[in-house]
Amino acid sequence: MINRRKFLLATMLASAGSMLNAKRVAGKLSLQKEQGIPMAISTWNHGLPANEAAWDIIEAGGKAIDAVEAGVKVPEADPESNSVGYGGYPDRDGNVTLDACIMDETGNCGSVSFLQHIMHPISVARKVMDNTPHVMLSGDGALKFALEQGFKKQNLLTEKSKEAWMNWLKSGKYKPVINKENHDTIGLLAIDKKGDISGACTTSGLAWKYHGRVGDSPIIGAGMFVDNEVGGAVATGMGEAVLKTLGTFLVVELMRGGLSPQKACEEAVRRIVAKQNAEDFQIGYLAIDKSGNHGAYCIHKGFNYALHDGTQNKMHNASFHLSDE
Ligand code: SD4
Repeated sequence: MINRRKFLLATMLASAGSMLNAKRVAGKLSLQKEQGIPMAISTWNHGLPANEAAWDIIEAGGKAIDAVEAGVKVPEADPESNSVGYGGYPDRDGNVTLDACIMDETGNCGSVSFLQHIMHPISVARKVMDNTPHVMLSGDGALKFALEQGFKKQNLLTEKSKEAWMNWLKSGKYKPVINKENHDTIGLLAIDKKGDISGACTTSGLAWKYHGRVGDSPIIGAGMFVDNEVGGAVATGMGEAVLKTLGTFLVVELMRGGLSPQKACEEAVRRIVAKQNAEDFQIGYLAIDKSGNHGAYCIHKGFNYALHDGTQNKMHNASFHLSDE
């Protein structure tokens, strides 16, 4: 009797086990299928060439972390891009100061803030991630590290940006202008063929800022955040508002809680608008989840983004919160 009971129990357990196993295998397969959606998404018009550079790496089977770095280096080196790297507008004292961060699928990250004279702050951030036990280096220390790593010291203030600064000096008034005052930080998120997510964000920050000001862009969880189990997010716009809400960490956590990338971006914008007077500044969020779904949302009309979905690389307009425009 006891033997029979034991036998029945063992059979039941075995079949439950194999059902569970089958479920697990099926789950894994569907996850693999869902995750095999390579893509690149990035902020503003300079996102198009940035996505192209990122895509070259993804298409060749490269890693998302290499793709995002290569992608954002394009606007960093472009003198026409007034808010990133070379040609970026300076602070109120005429210095171009740069913020950047990068994060990979394992949760490793690197960042530089208030860095001067280096064309590719994103690559210095990558070196901080790869070659030091730290996450962030700042100011003179970041510059010293960059030079030690073989980066060259360069003058990043172009004649055009210098002229714009001298024009600003005539009034010397600091007032952000929505979407116009070079809210053109590049933030780029990518999923590679393995389904791994990485992100990068780089900027010269707000034009005419106080010397020494650091924005959201180099702060992991403010300007950019990735969790390979869930998704990633990047921010653009008035960094102070993003810093006060740790915006991209919030977006990713909202997705972890079940919101779609779109709904998560909307909620993160709502948190800002609920507490701050957002009349005079812009914030834009981009987010992706593990399955390659994306979301984009901003406060004021005018934020656009580039999406490379594997077949085409195209600009899209984000939906916006203040609908009276
Ligand atoms: C900053 N968030 O330094 C950056 C600026 C920006 O598009 O995003 N410009 O506050």
